[in-house]
Amino acid sequence: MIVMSIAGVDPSGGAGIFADLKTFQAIGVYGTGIVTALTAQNPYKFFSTLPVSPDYIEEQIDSVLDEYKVEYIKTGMLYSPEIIRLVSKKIKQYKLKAVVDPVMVATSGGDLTKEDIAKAMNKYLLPEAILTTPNIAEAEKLTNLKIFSKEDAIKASENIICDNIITGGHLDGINTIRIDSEVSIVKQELIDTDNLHGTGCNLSSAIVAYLAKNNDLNTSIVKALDYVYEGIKNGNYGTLIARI
Ligand code: PXL
Repeated sequence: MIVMSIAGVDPSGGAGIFADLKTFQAIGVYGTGIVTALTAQNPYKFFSTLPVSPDYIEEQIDSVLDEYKVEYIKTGMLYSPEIIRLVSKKIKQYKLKAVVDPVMVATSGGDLTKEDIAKAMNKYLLPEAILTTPNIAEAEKLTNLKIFSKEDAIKASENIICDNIITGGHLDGINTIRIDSEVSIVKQELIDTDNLHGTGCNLSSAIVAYLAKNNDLNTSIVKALDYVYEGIKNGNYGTLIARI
């Protein structure tokens, strides 16, 4: 089973495409990686971003898919509306099943997008996705709704234009899942830690890995939530892993 991440590089390894590849490996699928941008950052501080041109992103995708049969992909940091359009085109061209992590702002406050890209996500990418995995802030941007409660999250989930999970790290651990117009809630205990850098990246790549291993969408989401939860509990993310 070969999967693909189309995402940015976090050189400190907790988030971005390096994290995706580690998660693919941990769950037992072969990961390929298309780089959309380099960043200079660590879990505490974000320095700068150097995007890759859409043409060169296209060349990377074609070079891999020319040889490898890939069914499931995830997208992470896409940086600009131009890159979003290109990725949307490639998803259609290769009939890829895409889990979209609508990355907009880094936890560290870094520059992961050039401008407000929620509009481009809604217009070009989400209509082609099998699932999107926003956190509360990203779900608010995608829907123009404010989320303060479980009811607000359900309403936002129903307003996102594809199947989705709105992650509940900033809503008392309440994860809101909508698959085929059916909403369900998976509540997780919150763990008292600040080592959360990259948890969103790892969640979407774990979902893709479980899908590639023939789990259905709901099972893949639930297993991925558990995978990330165990990772947080064991201090696998961000700063703690860097101390090993
Ligand atoms: O978690 C969002 C994210 C995605 N991609 C890259 C990142 C981050 C967060 O820091 O650095 C490259």
